[in-house]
Amino acid sequence: MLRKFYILIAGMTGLIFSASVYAAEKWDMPMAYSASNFHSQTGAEFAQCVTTGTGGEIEIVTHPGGSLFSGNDIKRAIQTGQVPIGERLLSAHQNENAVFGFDSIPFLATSFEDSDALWESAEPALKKVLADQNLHLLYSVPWPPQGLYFKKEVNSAVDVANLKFRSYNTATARIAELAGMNPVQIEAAEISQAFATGVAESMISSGSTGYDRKVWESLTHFYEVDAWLPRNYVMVNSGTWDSLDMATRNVVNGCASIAEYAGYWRSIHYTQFTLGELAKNGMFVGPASEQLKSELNEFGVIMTNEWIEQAGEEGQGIIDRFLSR
Ligand code: PCA
Repeated sequence: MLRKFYILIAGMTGLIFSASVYAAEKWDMPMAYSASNFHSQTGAEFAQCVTTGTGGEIEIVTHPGGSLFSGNDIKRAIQTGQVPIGERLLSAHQNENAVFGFDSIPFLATSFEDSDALWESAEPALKKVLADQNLHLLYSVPWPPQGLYFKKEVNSAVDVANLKFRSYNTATARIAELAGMNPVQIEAAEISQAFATGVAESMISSGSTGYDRKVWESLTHFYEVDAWLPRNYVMVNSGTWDSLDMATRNVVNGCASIAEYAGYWRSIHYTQFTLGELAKNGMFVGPASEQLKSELNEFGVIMTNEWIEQAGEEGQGIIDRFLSR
């Protein structure tokens, strides 16, 4: 009985396999962060889920660490159909459309729960912007809360004047300017080298990125200011999406929901784990001084107003929906 079952399964696998030989499509999926990063792991599971779920009809192959396209080129590569799918930190494209920066407004949403609520408020507007750019959103996962990294003790903005500050989007560059630092935009994949060679000497990011890039080799202090939780987004080229039949779309959507859920919980778990690892490797990990916190809050008010001005009614709507939830 059992043997028959095995033969049946083997036969079915053969069928699926032979069907896939003709129909199989390989989707290269560029990702910007290291293979060990939790977003990349979630992406790899998503890829496997789609490959298995479509019986190999679509085989997704992830390329983490900016190995296929660097972070800054991933969105354009998907838009123009150079690759069908990829993952990107959309706030890095806030200069194209202010809506992309809704997740990097200082001190608007500082916990995972609030980040989730803010995402619900912003999702329809973001999807519209993406659709206009030939992109279809599949899922989105937040990074852990953002804190400040330095190579010395810092108690106020006076202590940071003129530091070279590694930025990853408009908001991070603006915070640097407001604090009198000099921003330099560098992808996460490049930061270990940037810190080692002195191109940068401070940044705002999560414990997760500090851990992935072993920043304790160059930096000494992490202040948990919980400024915001930026998000990564997995997107498909709209033409590619439209060409899929309903059954295939259902599989991809199912895998995307699982990835969004798994990624969210991983991010929560990673927050304490990675901060613990920074401390274990000799870094100071703790809250910022009251003075620094109040200065950051002032920058936050300025930046919130600037964002609303840039994002107009659409932006105001996102904030109003979030605040009245
Ligand atoms: N890590 C990414 C974006 C946000 C984060 O926590 C980075 O530093 O590039």
